[in-house]
Amino acid sequence: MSDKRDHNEKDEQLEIFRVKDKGKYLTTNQGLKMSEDEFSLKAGERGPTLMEDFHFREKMTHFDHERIPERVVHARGFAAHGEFQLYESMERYTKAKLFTNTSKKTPVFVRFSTVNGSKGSGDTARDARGFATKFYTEEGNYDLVANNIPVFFIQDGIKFPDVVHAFKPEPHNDIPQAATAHDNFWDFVANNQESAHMIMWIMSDRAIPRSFRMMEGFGVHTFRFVNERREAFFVKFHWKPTLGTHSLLWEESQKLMGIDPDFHRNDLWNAIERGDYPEFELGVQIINESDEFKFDFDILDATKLWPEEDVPVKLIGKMTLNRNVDNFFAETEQVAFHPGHVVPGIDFTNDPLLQARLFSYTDTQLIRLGGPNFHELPINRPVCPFHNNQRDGFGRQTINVGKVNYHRNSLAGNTPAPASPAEGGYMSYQEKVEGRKVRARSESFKDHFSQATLFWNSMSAPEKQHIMDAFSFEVGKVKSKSVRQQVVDMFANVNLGLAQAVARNVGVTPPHHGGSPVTKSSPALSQLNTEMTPKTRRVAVILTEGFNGPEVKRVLDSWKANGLVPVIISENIGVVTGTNGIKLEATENLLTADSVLFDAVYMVRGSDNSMKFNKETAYFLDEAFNHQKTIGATHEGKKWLEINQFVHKPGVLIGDNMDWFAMDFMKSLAKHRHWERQVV
Ligand code: HDE
Repeated sequence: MSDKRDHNEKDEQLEIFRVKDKGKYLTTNQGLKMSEDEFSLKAGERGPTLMEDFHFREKMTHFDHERIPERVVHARGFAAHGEFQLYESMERYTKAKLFTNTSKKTPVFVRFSTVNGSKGSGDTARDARGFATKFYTEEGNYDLVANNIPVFFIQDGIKFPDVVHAFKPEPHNDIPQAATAHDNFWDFVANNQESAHMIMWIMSDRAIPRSFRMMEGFGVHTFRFVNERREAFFVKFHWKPTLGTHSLLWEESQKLMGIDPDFHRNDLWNAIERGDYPEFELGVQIINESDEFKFDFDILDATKLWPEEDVPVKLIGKMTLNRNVDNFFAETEQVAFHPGHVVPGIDFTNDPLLQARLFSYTDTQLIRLGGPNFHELPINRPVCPFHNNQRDGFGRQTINVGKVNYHRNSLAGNTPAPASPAEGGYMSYQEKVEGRKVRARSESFKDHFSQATLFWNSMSAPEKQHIMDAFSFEVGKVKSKSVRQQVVDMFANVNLGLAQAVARNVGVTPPHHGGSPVTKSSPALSQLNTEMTPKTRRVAVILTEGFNGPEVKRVLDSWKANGLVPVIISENIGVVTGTNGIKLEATENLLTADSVLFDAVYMVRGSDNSMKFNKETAYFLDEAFNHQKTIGATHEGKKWLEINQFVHKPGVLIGDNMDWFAMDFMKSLAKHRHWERQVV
């Protein structure tokens, strides 16, 4: 638990529910102190346990009921508290106080998640990431339940159970876990071609983020802003991480699932504990109502994005995550998000995917959290008062005083009373709607490939290569040759070269027809055009006894002052002594540390070099080099790079002047990877 607490109204509310058990007597749930907690009550020391042992029964019963169902999607998640501050009032577009009051810091709770895997699956699976934010506003809770990918697999929510069934483990044997590389998923894709655009994102580096702190968030749907004058605007929401958007390599992701399945959890938790608070700027794209039909796609179609070059993203505020949870279950697991939790000034559109979500989230909480009172759980309570005539149900905590529990009434002066819009009452936007009742898809939703090609066109060469590799891996795992063929035939509509290359890799006939007339690209979609900074990056510093104390310390001090996170690795965990008696604490050895846990390597070494150490460092370096990471060496470490023939390669630095070395290393690390080293 971080001691650098923010004291906002949500934190104060949670404090009422916090219980500190340390230093207290052990009691039953009835408050009875117990004199013994190790032995059940028996008829004789070797005799049977007695039915009357209420303490045993209570302890065991509670344990037996400890689990609740995991979320049907987004089961594996990790969350943190923080706050949101607005840069400038958006009153021209919305009356939401959260987006008009620049002096207010709104408390937030954010849960990041993978979508597919179970609660215990690995963090770095290829998948979309959930990015759900609860704003505890003075007008009630507002939930922005977003993903790190701006589009979705399907256009109509009625197909959600189908896509989820298809991507989850296959039902007959529950294999594979947290992976889409199987027949059912790709059969779904080929037979539901509206998924094409989302699949391009899932096959891209976006689906294997380096960190929750380094991924974008997107509200996906088109929402509505409504201002005081009841004028409405279409709006899309974006979160932009101030550290830029960066990814792992697929090989790293796979290894991390064994070496540190909690890689993203550890990364977020440790950053917050260190005081490196993750920051995300909130952006909005706004389209006037009168411009609804001016685009070559339907703005209600959730498989389409609004290219940022056409509709600029205006950054309107910043969210800072500054406090870890006290209790995973009470906060992260019990938090209940819902896109329908809105405040005055924010409304919905007729996006058929959004409409389905507005039903699903409450429905799923009812089974997951065991009844209709989940809004009373501490993490879900709004920080403003709430009053209505809802009563009773499992786990009800509120003691509603008084006998009137209906509306309209005279006995309580007709209260709780509805508020007018002027008094802050929510009034739905009065959109004019007409039409026949039909089960149909609008013609304007029928282009499934243009934006998939736009995405492909916007990728840099290494990003394109990664997409090709990802398709080849995923479709290569599909046993049905017919499905493999259907998939490559489908993606020929996105890019013929891509489909042909994948076809060759997965052993099916390369398509000869296809291709796309779309030549447009959107530079904002490439991660190579993102913020580049070495801040908060982990550097493996490999040194042994007798290292050059003063010089190495100078390098490390400079890095720490610039926000890097050097981690000392040596032959053994513990204190390592360099020249001039300078001591550094090695927190890792080469058994506990692995290159995939780091962003860069600094080879120092020292006078002491065992054969085992030499072999392990060679492997470490080789892997970091193949993963295109910055590698630097000074002192005895230099020779080591020469032996491994890494010198004169991009992103490999040999330092004589320590100050220059420290600076150059940071510049090199800021590039994230040295793609020139990629072997194609
Ligand atoms: Fe969700 N989604 N979703 N979803 N979703 C859930 O609600 C659903 C969609 C998203 O950290 C569930 O509480 C439907 C898009 C996040 O607790 C469930 C449809 C986006 C989270 C549900 C979608 C999301 C969920 C499961 C299509 C990005 C995790 C547990 C119509 C904008 C929230 C729960 C958390 C969770 C339904 C599509 C984001 C079943 C029916 C698009 C981040 O209600």
